[in-house]
Amino acid sequence: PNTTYNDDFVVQEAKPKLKRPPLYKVIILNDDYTPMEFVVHVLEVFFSMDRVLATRVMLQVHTQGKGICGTYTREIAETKVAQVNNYARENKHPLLCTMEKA
Ligand code: TYC
Repeated sequence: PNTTYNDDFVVQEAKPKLKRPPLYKVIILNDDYTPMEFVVHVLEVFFSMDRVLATRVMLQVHTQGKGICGTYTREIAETKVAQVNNYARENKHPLLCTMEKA
């Protein structure tokens, strides 16, 4: 916003440019082999869900094909996806995690 004084000069005030960062949904995908208990464990450890919520989300993924684990800024979402995929690989499960713009 500009402030004008007497037609003599204009002060260009700094615009408070505070755009919110774009958000990304972290998604887990269903597969036929990852044990249900492992998925619940992943949701508890990486997404801070309690057992009741983690079980509900896991079952939703199991029946619907995919589910939202949480919504984060890009770098946080990327980190969650990498952590979950690495952890699944380490444990020899095919569980896949991905992200999409919210
Ligand atoms: N479909 C798996 C099973 O029957 C369980 C599962 C749930 C796997 C959610 C992945 O994201 C997933 N053992």
